[in-house]
Amino acid sequence: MTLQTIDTKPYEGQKPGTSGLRKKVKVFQQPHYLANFVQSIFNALGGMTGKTLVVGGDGRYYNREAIQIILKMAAANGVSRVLVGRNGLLSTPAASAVIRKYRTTGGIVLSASHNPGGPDEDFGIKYNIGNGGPAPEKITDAIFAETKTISNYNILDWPDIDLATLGDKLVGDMAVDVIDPVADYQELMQTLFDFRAIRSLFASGFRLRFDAMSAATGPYARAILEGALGAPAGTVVNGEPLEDFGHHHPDPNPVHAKALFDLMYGPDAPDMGAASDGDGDRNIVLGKALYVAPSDSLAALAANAHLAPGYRTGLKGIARSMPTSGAADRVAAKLGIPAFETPTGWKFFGNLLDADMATICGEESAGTGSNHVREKDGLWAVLLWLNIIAARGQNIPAIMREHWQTYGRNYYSRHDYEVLDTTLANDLMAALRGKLSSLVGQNFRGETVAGADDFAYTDPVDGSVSSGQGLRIVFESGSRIVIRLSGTGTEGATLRVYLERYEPAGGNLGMETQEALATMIALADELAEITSRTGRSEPSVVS
Ligand code: G16
Repeated sequence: MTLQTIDTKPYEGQKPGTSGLRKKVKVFQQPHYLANFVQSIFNALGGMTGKTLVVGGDGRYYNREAIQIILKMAAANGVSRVLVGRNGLLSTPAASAVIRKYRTTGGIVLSASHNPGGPDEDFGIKYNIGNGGPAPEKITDAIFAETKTISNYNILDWPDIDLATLGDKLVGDMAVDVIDPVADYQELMQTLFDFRAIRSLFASGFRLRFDAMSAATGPYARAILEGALGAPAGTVVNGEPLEDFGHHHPDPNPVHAKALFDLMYGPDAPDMGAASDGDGDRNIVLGKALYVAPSDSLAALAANAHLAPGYRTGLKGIARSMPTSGAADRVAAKLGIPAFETPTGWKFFGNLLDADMATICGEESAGTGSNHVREKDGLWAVLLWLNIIAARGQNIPAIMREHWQTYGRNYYSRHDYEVLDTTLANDLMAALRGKLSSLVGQNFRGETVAGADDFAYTDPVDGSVSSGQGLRIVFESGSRIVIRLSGTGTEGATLRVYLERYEPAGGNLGMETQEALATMIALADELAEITSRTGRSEPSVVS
C-alpha cells in the first residue's frame, strides 16, 4: 500500500451548476479531471481525517471506474469509513436516506440525472452534506475555488475492490461497507405510507405502469411496488439499470417518456402511469388521459398529504422553486401555513427543511419531496399518490378535477430551447434583463405588466443571498412568464421559458394547456425575441 501524491494542474470550468458538476464522459476521462474535483471537495471540507462518506451513483457509464478512484482517494485522504451501494448503485434519494440514517459526514453522488449516458454522453458528480442534501452554494463556491488552484491530489495505490458482493472490505486502512442499495430506503418508505391500503388497492385490480427508464429506480420500484405492495409483475417496465439507459434520455417528459404518454392517452390506459429519471429523484404522474403537471402534482400532494401516516399531523410549510406555478401557494394559504419561493435547485430547500419551516417541497422540473430526505424523491411521490388514491377511493382525474374546483387552476407549461449557441443565449437574456424595468405598466396583447425583475432570494434561515436566478414578468391578471438558462446541460445553452395563467374556481378549468397559454406563449416570444434571435420557431421540448 503506497500513498501517492500526484502533481496536477487546474482544469477550467469545474464550476458546479444547478446540481453538481456535469460534463461529457470524455471530459471526465481526461487525466486527473475527476481526481482534481474530488480532491477539491476534500480540500473545501477542510480535510477528511476520520470522516465517513456515502458513495454511489445512478449506474451510468463511468460510474464504477469513478467509484474506485474516489475510494482510493478517500482512503489516501484519511476517511475512516465509506458506505457504497452494491455495484456502485444508489439512487439520489436513497443516497440521501443512507447519509441521514448512518449520520455520515456527507456523500458523493455520481449522476448526470436526466441527461443521457454512455461513452459519448454525460457524467456528473456532486457532494451532499450531512443532512443528506446537496451542498449549499457556500460549499460549492469553496469547491470551485479549490479547483482553480489545485496542484496535487492524494490517492492510494491499491487494487480495485469487489463492489458486486455485500459486506465489509478494506481500502488501505479505510473500511468500506458494500450495502444493499434498496433496504434502507424501503424501510423509510414503510414508515411514511400505508402499505396495507396500497396493497389492497393493487389487490382490487388497480393498474399502474411505472417506467424506470432503464435507470436507477428500477430495483427500488420492483422491490417496493411489485414486492412489498403486491403489484403484478410487469408493473415496472425498463426496470434494469443500464449504463447507457438503453440509448434513451432517462428524462421523464412527453418526449423521452413517449411510450408512457402514448399508453396513458390510448384506449388501454391503466389507472396510473409514472416514470422517474436517471438517478430516481424526478417523477411524473399521469392518470387516464391526464398528465399531471409537476406544479399541480406538488399542490395536490400537499393538499392530501395528511392521508398518509407520515404526514398525518399536518405540514409546517410548503416550498417551491420560483419558476414552479403558484398552485401550491393556494394550498398553503388554505391550510394556513407558510409558502416559500426559492431559486431553482433542490439545495435551496435544505435550510427550510432542517429548520422545520417546510415539510413538502417541489419544482416544476418533475421534482417533489419532503423532510424524509434532503433530495427530491421520485418513488416517494408515486407512493404518496398511491396512498392518496387508496385513501380517497378516487382516481387521478377525479382528484385533480376536485382540486381545481377548490383552488382554481394554474395552467402551466415549460418550453425548452435546447443546444443553443451560448453567446446567443446570453445575449438574449441580457437584452431582456436590460428592458425589464421599462416593461412595467405597459400593455401587451391585453395584458398589463405588473412587475418584472431578475429574481433574488434571501435565505430566511442563514440570510445568504442568491441573485440572478431568473427573469420574471408578472401581469396584472396573475399570469406570468419566467425565463432562465438551465444550469444542468452539458452542451451549449438551454433556454427555459415557463408560462403560467391562473383560472379561478368556477372558471374554464378544462382547457387544453397550450391553448390556455396561447397569449403567454406569444408574449414570451415577443418580449424575449426568441424566434428572431435563435431562429427557432418551435421549442425542442414542451412539458
Ligand atoms: C436539478 C436540480 C433541480 C432543478 C433541475 C433543473 O435536477 O436538482 O432542483 O430544478 O436540476 O435545473 P435546470 O433548469 O437548471 O436545468 P436534477 O434532477 O437534474 O438533479
